Amino acid sequence: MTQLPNDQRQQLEALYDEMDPKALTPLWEVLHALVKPEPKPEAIAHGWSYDEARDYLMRAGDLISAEQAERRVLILENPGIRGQSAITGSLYAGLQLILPGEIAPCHRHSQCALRFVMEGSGAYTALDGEKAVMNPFDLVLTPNWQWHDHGNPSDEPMIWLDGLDIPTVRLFDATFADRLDDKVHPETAHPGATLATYGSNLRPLDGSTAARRPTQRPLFHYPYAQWRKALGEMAASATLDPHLGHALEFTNPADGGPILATISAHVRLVPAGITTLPRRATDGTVFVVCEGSGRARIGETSIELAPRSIFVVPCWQILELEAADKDLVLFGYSDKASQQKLELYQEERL
Ligand code: 1HN
Repeated sequence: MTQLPNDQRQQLEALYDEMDPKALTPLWEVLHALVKPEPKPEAIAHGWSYDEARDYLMRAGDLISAEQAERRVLILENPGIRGQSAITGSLYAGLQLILPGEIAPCHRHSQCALRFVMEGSGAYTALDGEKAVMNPFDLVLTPNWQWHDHGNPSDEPMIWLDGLDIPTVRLFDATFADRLDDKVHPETAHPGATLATYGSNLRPLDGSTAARRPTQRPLFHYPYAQWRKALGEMAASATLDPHLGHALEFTNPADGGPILATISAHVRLVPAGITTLPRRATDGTVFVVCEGSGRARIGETSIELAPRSIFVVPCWQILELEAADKDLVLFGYSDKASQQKLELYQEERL
């Protein structure tokens, strides 16, 4: 709004004061804060040391059980938006610990979730009664409204990164949740049955009585062994994308679309010694370092990367990734799935 003469401003302020109790307020005082020429997220670029977070999580493990907590998770809160259980404006991230012998009881909700395994082998998420037994850097999904419980029959702690669309669902208020009376869902299939089928580009023959998974979103386990092999093959044969490195997106085999209704995920490999060219996109992204070390430059912020570092790149911040003396392998998830549905997504290569 343009600068106004004092007497006009005074009369306007008096008018605002009168209308305020009636829940009315002038647009022209806030228009420029609402409609900005380009994204100005409140979330900031930030990195977490896995070892440091792990230490606090293990101490929490001494003090509260998974069952008492329902989910024993430390939330990774973006320092720019503390108190909102959010890592970006639209996404949530947390580190969840399941100790040997523990069970996190069965529930379902409107929010959808992914798990990306940070350490441990042999614990599982059961989705509608089918276990996905997990290994480091596996990706496991919990699409919305599907029953899920977690358990750890192994003899080592299991820690994974939870990625959820909590702030997105909160925006719409459209949230429901339900708990199963029993702690765990009755088993409905052998562990890995869905992966063996849909993960091999197969599905039960149309109309088959064996069809059990939702047809639109059947697959929920993307093992490290599979995606790492594919990424390695790509790195060995494809031309390097100078802005992304070698990058592969996880897809829903039913339609080729993103893995969840609101969340997209991908992996990328930046070859040793390479720095990617600057790029920005509207989907604020949470990254996990799987292999290698180096640096992420995000606008003015520089974050040192080591295996299992977690960092967040907010909406429209310029990212450059520098791989040190080994290939840098990253997992990332974002709200690109939501933004593409809402026709908001944009990216720019600089
Ligand atoms: C949830 O259901 C899980 O199932 C983890 O493991 C984190 C954060 C907020 C709301 C629901 C889980 C969650 C959550």
